[in-house]
Amino acid sequence: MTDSPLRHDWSLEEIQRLLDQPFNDLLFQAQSAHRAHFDPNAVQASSLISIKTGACSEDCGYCSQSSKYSTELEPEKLLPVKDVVKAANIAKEKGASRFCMGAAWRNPTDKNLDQVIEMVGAVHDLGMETCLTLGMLTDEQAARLKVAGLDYYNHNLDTSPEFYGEVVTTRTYQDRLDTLARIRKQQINICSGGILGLGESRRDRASMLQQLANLPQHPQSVPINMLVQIEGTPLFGADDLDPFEFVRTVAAARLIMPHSHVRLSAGRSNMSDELQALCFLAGANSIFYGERLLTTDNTEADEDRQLFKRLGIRFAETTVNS
Ligand code: SAM
Ligand code: DTB
Ligand code: SF4
Repeated sequence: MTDSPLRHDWSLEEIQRLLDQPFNDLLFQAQSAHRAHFDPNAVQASSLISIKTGACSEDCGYCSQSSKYSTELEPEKLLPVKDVVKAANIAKEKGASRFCMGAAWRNPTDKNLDQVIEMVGAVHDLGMETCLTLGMLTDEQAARLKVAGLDYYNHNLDTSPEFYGEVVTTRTYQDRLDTLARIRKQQINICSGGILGLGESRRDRASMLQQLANLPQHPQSVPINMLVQIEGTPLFGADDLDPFEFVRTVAAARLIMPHSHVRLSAGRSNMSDELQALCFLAGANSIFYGERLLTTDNTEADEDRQLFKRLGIRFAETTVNS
């Protein structure tokens, strides 16, 4: 397969045409693109920790941590650095190459950031890649994170610009794009993707992918989450998405962002082994690994290791030099 230059000019119709193809044609193309750029049998593993839980002022309709909804979640203050390092050590021993620290903030204060920067340094010193997801950032905050040596910042677009207002009203799509621009300006690697199963249409999924692929640089990591339904949130009880639509979206992400790590993200614990294997065939080459996501359970690490063994998949080494 010849390697064409990365494109940032995808039209919505082009992406829709990719998604509309017969499933086997789409998967064949995606697996071919995957093999042109990656070892098809290596999957990168990131582990997550919630460093500050709940009581968030945003109203994201899927989230257990929004203060607007009454969920069963117990809010927790910012964790001490030593607890975070302990969890990172355990994740590293189990094979994770990246440690992602998430906080339920609309945006961090500068004082919050002082403490988080200590965490970044301590996790980096363990030899792991670091990732943060803290909400919106100012230019100054993004610059501080660069100086601190942060490898990745996660900030998801979540869905299409057209559907966004149905899911979140306390910030705009443009707010998300602005934070991504600030992170990019500092040359911090970007992790940005979305959630499927929010009640969006295939056109919305195409439109979200278009937004991601037409950014000035493709995000280095693209997490594709399946909604984890949380009792008490507006999206609890949403119709389940056809799992093949999930696989199609992974495949289209692989095709239009061929150098990016596409992450099979939240929702794996409700997926069969066969569905996960199809996602790897469609070009997913990263997972969230470890018993917990942020506030909900993930697939057990032992189960993942067994599945990888059955599929002949290896854990990938780090993806950046830091
Ligand atoms: N507060 C920050 C923010 O919103 O950017 C960082 C943490 S937030 C929990 C990180 C991402 O997790 C969200 O953007 C969303 O894509 C994903 N997420 C949250 N709740 C989810 C759920 N119930 N199911 C699937 N993905 C979810
Ligand atoms: C992402 O795209 N998914 C992760 C991570 N980035 C921060 C979070 C998933 C959260 C799932 C629901 C929960 O555990 O609260
Ligand atoms: Fe807050 Fe992030 Fe949850 Fe939205 S997704 S409510 S910003 S923690």
